[in-house]
This record gives sequence, C-alpha cells and structure tokens, in this order.
Amino acid sequence: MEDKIVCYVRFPVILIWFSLLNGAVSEVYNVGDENGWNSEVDYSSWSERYNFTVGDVLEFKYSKGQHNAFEVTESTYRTCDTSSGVLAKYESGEDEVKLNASKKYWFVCNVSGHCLGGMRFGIDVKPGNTTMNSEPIPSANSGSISAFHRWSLGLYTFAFGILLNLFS
Ligand SMILES: [Cu+2]
Repeated sequence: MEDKIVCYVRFPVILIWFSLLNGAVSEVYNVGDENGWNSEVDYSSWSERYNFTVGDVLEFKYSKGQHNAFEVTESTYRTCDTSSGVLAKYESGEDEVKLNASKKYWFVCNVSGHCLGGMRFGIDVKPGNTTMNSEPIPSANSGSISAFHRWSLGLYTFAFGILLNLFS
C-alpha cells in the first residue's frame, strides 16, 4: 500500500524534473494584456511588468489597418520618426514577434500620432538558460554554454536525488 503511494508521488516528480531539464517553455505575451495594442494603454508600464527572455513571443492584437507594430531602433523609438530606423514591420492585426536575440527591442505604432500618444515601448530581452527554443549555438560560444549546461544538469540531478530521497 505504501509502495503504491510512493509510486504515485514519484511519477509527477519525475515529470517535473524533465520539464525543468528541458527548460521553461517559452512564454507568449499578449501586448497590453486583455486590452491589446491600442491607444488607451500605457505600454511603458505594461512592459515593466514582465521579464522577457530569448524564445518568448510578443503578440500584438488590434484591428487590422487601425494600428500596426514596427520594430525600430532606440532613436526612432524616442523621436517617433519612422523615416529611418525601422527594423521590421508587422501589420496583420495578429502579429507574433519571436524574441530571438538577447538585446533591447523597441516597438512603436506607425499610425500617425499613435507613437507620440503612447503606443511605444522598449524591452530588454535576457538570454534564456534553455536550449529547447533557441537558435543553433554559434561554435565560438559553444564551449562556455555547454559548460554551463553541464553545471545546471548536475544541479538538477542533485536536486532530483534529494526529492527522491524525500519521497522514498
Ligand atoms: Cu496605433
């Protein structure tokens, strides 16, 4: 009887361990949360609410044609002058922007007046410690990354050992 209980406990623990090992699943952030991408939201405070990591996805939801989402350089973000410094344009109304790089991203709406009115924000995307959703690792860096991975694998195995002992 007790053995059975241990078995029931151990299985979820193993599942949790594997999900840790595979890294946290990438997050999808709906820009503006339930308000979406429009003129009534303070996006600088929205963007400060979350920690973004490489592999996460931003989703811009709005009525197509009424807004758009341009990824721009920092100076274009500051001036709202999109005659230069536009890195990418999204205009579908349901735009998914995958954050592939660990860098600062800047977004504005390019409909007249909207950027100056507050439809703009910047986020600082941090490197993830996962491999699941990341791009192939450049060979120059692979040494240090695999060392880090070995270290975290060891840590997880150690924690897993403790958990198993707790439940057996
Ligand atoms: Cu707009």
